[in-house]
Amino acid sequence: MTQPSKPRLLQIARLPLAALETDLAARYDVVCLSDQADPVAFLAEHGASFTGVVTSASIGLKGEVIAALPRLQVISSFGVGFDALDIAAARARGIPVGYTPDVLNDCVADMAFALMLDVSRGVAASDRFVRRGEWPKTRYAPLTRVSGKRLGIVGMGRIGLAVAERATGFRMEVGYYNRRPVEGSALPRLESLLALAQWADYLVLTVAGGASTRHMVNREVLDALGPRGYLVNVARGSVVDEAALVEALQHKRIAGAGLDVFENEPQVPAALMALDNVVLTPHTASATHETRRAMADLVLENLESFYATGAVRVPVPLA
Ligand code: 8YV
Repeated sequence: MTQPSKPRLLQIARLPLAALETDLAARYDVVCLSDQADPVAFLAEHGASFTGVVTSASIGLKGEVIAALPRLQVISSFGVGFDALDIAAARARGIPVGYTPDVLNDCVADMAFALMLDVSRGVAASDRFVRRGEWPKTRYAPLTRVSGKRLGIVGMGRIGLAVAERATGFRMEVGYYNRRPVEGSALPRLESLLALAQWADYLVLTVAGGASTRHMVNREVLDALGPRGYLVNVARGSVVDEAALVEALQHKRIAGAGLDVFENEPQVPAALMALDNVVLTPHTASATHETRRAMADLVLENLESFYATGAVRVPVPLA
């Protein structure tokens, strides 16, 4: 008896976890688009053979690729953000999109605190000081206390709530700004982003990326945060006007920034690298073995569920 053939999946580019690629290859007939010498010609010739797509929040999925896959039935994405995926194009064709929320909340919130603590207490900067051999020559100047300060969270979704939860141990006062008040939350919602920035010592961004939040943290917001305030971004680079941020940091109009995401990843402005009151991480907030494995499992479950039942397990919500 002939075996039913495995569904054919188009993987848009190399995935952040090699083990996921191995698992996918064991279950599906997978081809990686970015490995093709001429991806456009490849799609024109083979596009009709794929029923599934695998991608990630960072890689995304362009509408023109969706258009080149006439038999596409399902999309499974590694990550919680879907600002780089053409969701409208998928919806227009009724193609379900699976993604991986929740499993990364803890690690992203941990990273927000790591950046907040580091930029305030100078962990990375003083590590550089010790390694440069400066300790025997001079003292490291005192920095800023985190405990007991005001934490302003922009975007009170699942990750924002996990950040707020962690603030308890630091006896921080928490406020947030969100388009809609969060039901059942006793935390105060400030009336505007500007008001939150004015109030907060730390402005932590956990809001979704995309057109509606692009550059919402602009010069005015940074000035409201002020020379004693810190910005922490574990959301998307697009949320911050990076040129305005560089200028605010250079002129000490804000105290410092902890950044995991950038406008033009993986490019980081040289001006940011030159500053000691900035901590930079390469979009690794979810990058722990445990969380990346859980995300990979959800990518697999979404596909498995779709091919068994016609529905992904965790779909991107309808607007
Ligand atoms: C990952 C992310 O780094 O989930 C997201 O939206 O940005 C991160 O968790 C990303 O999915 C890797 O591509």
